[in-house]
Amino acid sequence: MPEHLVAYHREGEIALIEIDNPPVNALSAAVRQGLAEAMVRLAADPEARAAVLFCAGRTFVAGADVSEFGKPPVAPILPDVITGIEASLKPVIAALHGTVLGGGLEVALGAHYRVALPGTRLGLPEVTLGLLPGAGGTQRLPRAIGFEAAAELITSGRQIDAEEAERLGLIDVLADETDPRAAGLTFTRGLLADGCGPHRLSERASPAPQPDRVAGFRAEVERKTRGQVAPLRALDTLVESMGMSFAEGMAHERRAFRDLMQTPQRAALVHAFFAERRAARQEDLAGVSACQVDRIGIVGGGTMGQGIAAAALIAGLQVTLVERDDASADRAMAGIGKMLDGAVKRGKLNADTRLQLLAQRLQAAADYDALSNVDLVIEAAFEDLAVKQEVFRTLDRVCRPGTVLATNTSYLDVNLIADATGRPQDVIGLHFFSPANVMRLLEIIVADRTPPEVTATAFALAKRMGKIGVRSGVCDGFIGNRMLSTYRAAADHLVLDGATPYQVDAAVRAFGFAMGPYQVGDLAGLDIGYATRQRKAATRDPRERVPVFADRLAEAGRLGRKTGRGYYIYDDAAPQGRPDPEMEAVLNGIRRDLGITPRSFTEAEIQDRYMAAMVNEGAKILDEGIAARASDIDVVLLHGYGFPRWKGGPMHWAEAEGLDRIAARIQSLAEDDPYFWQLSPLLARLAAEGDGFADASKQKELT
Ligand code: 3H9
Repeated sequence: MPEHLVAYHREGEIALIEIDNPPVNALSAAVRQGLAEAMVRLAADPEARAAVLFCAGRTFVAGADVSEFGKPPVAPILPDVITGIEASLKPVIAALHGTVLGGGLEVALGAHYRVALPGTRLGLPEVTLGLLPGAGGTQRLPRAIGFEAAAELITSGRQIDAEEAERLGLIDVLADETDPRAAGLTFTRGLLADGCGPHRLSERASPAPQPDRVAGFRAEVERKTRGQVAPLRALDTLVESMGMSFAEGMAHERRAFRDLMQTPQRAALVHAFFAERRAARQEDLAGVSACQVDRIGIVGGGTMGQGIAAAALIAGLQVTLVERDDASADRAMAGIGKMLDGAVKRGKLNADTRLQLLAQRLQAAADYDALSNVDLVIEAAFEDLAVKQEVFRTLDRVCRPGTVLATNTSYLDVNLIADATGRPQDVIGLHFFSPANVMRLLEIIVADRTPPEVTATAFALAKRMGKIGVRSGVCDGFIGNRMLSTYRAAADHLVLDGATPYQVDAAVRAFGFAMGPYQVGDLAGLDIGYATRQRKAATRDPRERVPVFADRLAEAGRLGRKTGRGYYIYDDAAPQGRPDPEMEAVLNGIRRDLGITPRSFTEAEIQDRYMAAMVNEGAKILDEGIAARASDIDVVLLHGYGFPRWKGGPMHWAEAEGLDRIAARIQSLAEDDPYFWQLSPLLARLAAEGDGFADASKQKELT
């Protein structure tokens, strides 16, 4: 037995089977082997009357080992190991703590009893990885908690707390202990005293789903998980197998699991899972200490400043917010209060803590001197270089030496902002996404003179605030907004050449984004893009194509949702927006003025250009070292721009599509517009050599 991963001991007549496979006790091949051998040993141990199965470290088993996915399966496979546990003639008690997920919960369901410590979270998150539970979860969970509750948990991947698990009958006891081993022993002693034997879920009859409810539930799952294959396949597998014997149901589950394992969606979702975790790994920061941050300052109490404040308060930080006058400070306080209300409603905070945070941890002032004692300041003022430089000059004056000075700029040059201070080595960019109390992405912009300690501090803050920090170098728009400007421009060119904004939006939604670029534009306000275009007009390259139609809308006061009209019309009949019947005529007028003969585009052509522009810009960003890894770019687009997770992000998607095909497409588009469609040299090289972005990222990490 791999002793170091699965240990077998005995305490009196109770065997103790302990899994110790840090960090999350994933069920690697060696752990499966160890568990199988432990069960053989239990059967042969004349002294043992029962066994407690528990885990060392911070959690019970958090699932199958995701890094094994896509490789040939190694025996013993998990369903067989769990069958072995369930078949034991001596009762097996799973003692749960931490996060009991996926294969971990399936192991627990194979045990005969389940005891959980307070704070335990349980779930079958396989659909979030493009799979369904593949080790009996679709069969044992409905037998434990009923069809509907099981179907909801399996198709959503939702995690539940120990209290809900107890209510559902998923666990037998919610123990009042802090150690799983002790909780398991206490429960098992009682069990033996009462003379209880094994209770096998596989021996229960399968619950019958109600056909009329299934149809409605299926429609709901389809709507909520649009574009994804796993949730519906999971539901269908559940429904189909409920009329079967347990063994037939297991075989049915296995077939569906194997099918899903082969899908591009599974590969994309597993890529996203590891990409998110890789983003936090910064090899050059190994051993670098982050500065202690307990008190943060925020300059600017608009929506962004409020969102950052709310997120920081929830993370346990002391927040001082500075606004230009008392009335604005009061407004910001009220806004933060509302955001915390939302957190209470979403169950992220309890009402008492909310009151406590507002009363004791938040302070709003109209005077920068309030920031004299904070550890880190985030400037969230108006997006204008002169305004931000002025703020930083003031911060330089009032903040104590060593305070990290962060700007929340979304486009501007962080080096120029740092230059406004006498301490550029304290300056970094922290680009939050709106609403900052909800969105998980945080671009960490490392400027020319930002030292490793300050970068490490930013990553530590991201982690503490529950954000995914992604490192970016300095350029116009950093990773995300730079890519956005490019694919937005590709969309504008499509509209100039003959597509309607509605066709573009529909094609982008059909690709999997929640919204198209013109819906997003209406939401953000068309005045923002207009102002940027005006600012850049004087220095614009004459070959750049300008979205004249967007300027016309803004000049006519059609600024999007806030004015009831933008690309779409928003009224009582269509609060989410409806196409403007006059748009086509307006566009044709503009095309005539520009001498463009409109042509039609298919949905596939629109998606092709949109994605080619995105990938090409991503390749340039990688090549220039603005992003260190292609997977970091994927994380930014997934978490900040609504890229469909089941496609893994633009760089992963591009590799799956074939870089050579995308490069060839860009070259052919360049024949008509060589200025816009300049092929990234990196993309050209990788396409020619048959390499992927991951290879380019690895090389960068090595150099
Ligand atoms: C499954 O079980 C299929 C079965 O139905 C059928 C099989 C036949 N495998 O997230 P963290 C690593 S599907 C391998 O930063 P946290 C992770 O990469 C699986 N590695 O910590 C990271 O490594 P590194 C169903 C894993 O405290 C380190 O552990 N299960 C796995 O914020 C720490 O992770 C899931 O989907 C894994 N399963 O969160 C659960 N899990 O340090 C997936 C983690 O090198 N896991 N790692 O970057 C999670 O949701 C979170 O990791 C967890 C901890 C909540 C457990």
